[in-house]
Amino acid sequence: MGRELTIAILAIAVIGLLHSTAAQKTHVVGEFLGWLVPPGGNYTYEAWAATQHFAVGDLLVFNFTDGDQDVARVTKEAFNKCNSTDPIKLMTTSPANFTLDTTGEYYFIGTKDKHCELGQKLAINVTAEHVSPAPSPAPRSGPVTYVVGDKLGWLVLPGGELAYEAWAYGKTFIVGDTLVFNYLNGSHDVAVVTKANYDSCNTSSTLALFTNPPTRITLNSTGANFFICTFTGHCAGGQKLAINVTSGSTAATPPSSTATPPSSGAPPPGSSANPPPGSPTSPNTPSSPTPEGSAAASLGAAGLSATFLSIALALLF
Ligand SMILES: *[C@@H]1O[C@H](CO)[C@@H](O)[C@H](O)[C@H]1NC(C)=O
Ligand SMILES: *[C@@H]1O[C@H](CO)[C@@H](O)[C@H](O)[C@H]1NC(C)=O
Ligand SMILES: *[C@@H]1O[C@H](CO)[C@@H](O)[C@H](O)[C@H]1NC(C)=O
Ligand SMILES: *[C@@H]1O[C@H](CO)[C@@H](O)[C@H](O)[C@H]1NC(C)=O
Ligand SMILES: *[C@@H]1O[C@H](CO)[C@@H](O)[C@H](O)[C@H]1NC(C)=O
Ligand SMILES: *[C@@H]1O[C@H](CO)[C@@H](O)[C@H](O)[C@H]1NC(C)=O
Ligand SMILES: *[C@@H]1O[C@H](CO)[C@@H](O)[C@H](O)[C@H]1NC(C)=O
Ligand SMILES: *[C@@H]1O[C@H](CO)[C@@H](O)[C@H](O)[C@H]1NC(C)=O
Ligand SMILES: *[C@@H]1O[C@H](CO)[C@@H](O)[C@H](O)[C@H]1NC(C)=O
Ligand SMILES: [Cu+2]
Repeated sequence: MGRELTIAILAIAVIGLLHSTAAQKTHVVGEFLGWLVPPGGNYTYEAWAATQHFAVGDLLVFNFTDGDQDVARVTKEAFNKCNSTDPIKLMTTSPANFTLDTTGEYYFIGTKDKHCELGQKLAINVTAEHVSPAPSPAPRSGPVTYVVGDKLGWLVLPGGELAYEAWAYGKTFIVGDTLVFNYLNGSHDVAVVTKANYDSCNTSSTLALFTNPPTRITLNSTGANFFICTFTGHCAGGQKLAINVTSGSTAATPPSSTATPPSSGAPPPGSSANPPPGSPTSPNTPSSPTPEGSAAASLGAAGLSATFLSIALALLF
C-alpha cells in the first residue's frame, strides 16, 4: 500500500513538473542535492539543468552551507577556466537567490578551493517564455541499455531509497536488456542478492558481486532482480535497486533470433549475464580491466534519459 501511494504521489509530482507553466518559477539548483561539490562530477548540474526550462523572471535558488560553499556568477570564459578572479557577482549566504532578468546564457561556479574543477558549476540558457517540454519516449527496437541512475550514477543519494525506485518507475525491463552501473572504483560495488537480503540490506551473502566499474549486467532471466551496494551503510542509505524483468513476449518487437552469432562480443538475449571466467565483468575476476569506451558509451546513453533523471530529482525534492 505504501509503495503504491508513493508511486502515485511521484507520478503526480512528475506530471506537475512537466506541465508547469507558472508565470514565475523557482528553480532550486540541484533540487535535494543543493549546491555543493557533486558526487557525480560536473555532469550533475548539467543533467539537472537539462531537466529545467528557464524563462525570464524565474528565480534560481542556490542552497548551500554558509562558509563551506559560495556561488559566483561569472563570464563564459571564467566558467570554462574555473577562474574566480573578479566575478560578476559573488554570493556567500544561503539561500542565494538569483533572479533571471534577461534572456541568454548564465554561468555560475563555486569559488572555494577546487570546487569548480570538481564539478560545482552550472550553465543555463534563459529564454523569453515558458514552453511545455514535450518528452518523446524512444520506441523500443531491440535490447535496451539502461544506465542506472542516469547521469547521477550508482551511489548513496541524499533522498534515500526512493531514488532508484523513482529511476526504475515506468521503465520496462525485458530479457536481453543491459543495466550499466557507473560508480567510483573502490567506493561502491554491485551485488546481486535475494529479495530477503535486499529487504534487510544483508550483505553477508551475494549471488554475484561486481567491483570493477562500469559494471554491465545483462538481464537474462524473468522475474524480480535485486541489486545492492555492499559497502557499509550504503544499502541502508538507499543504494539499492529492485526491478521486474519480463520475457518481452508481449512487446511490439520480438526478441532477436538466436541464430545471430555473438560476433560483436555483446551477448544475445537469453545468454548468461556473467561472461566466462576471465571476462571483464565476471564476478570471479573482479579486478580485471574493463574495455575502454564502455564508460563513454554509458554516458552517451545517459543523455537520452534526462526525463528519467527529472523523475528522480522531482521525487526526491
Ligand atoms: C566536465 O568535465 C569534462 C572532463 O574534464 C570536460 O570535458 C567537460 O567539458 C566538463 N563540462 C563542463 C560543463 O564543464
Ligand atoms: C536547503 O537545504 C537544507 C538542508 O539540506 C534543507 O533543509 C532545505 O529544505 C533546503 N531548502 C530548499 C529550498 O531546498
Ligand atoms: C582570470 O580572470 C581575470 C579577470 O578577468 C584575468 O585578469 C585573469 O587573466 C584570468 N586568469 C586566467 C588564468 O585566465
Ligand atoms: C529565496 O527564495 C526562497 C524560495 O523562494 C525563499 O524561501 C527565501 O525567503 C528567499 N530568500 C531571500 C533572501 O530572498
Ligand atoms: C541558448 O539559446 C540560444 C537561442 O536559442 C542559442 O543560440 C544558444 O546556443 C544557447 N546556448 C546554449 C549554451 O545552449
Ligand atoms: C544474512 O544472510 C545470510 C545468508 O542469506 C544468513 O545466513 C544470515 O543469517 C543473514 N544475516 C542476518 C543478520 O539476517
Ligand atoms: C514485481 O512484480 C511483482 C508481481 O507482479 C510485484 O508484487 C512486485 O512488487 C514487483 N516488484 C517491483 C520491484 O516492481
Ligand atoms: C544469468 O544466468 C546465469 C546462468 O546462466 C546465472 O548464474 C546468473 O545469475 C544470471 N544472471 C542474472 C542477472 O539473472
Ligand atoms: C579499479 O581498482 C582496481 C584495484 O584498485 C584496479 O585493479 C582496477 O583496474 C580498477 N578499475 C578501473 C576501471 O579503473
Ligand atoms: Cu556504495
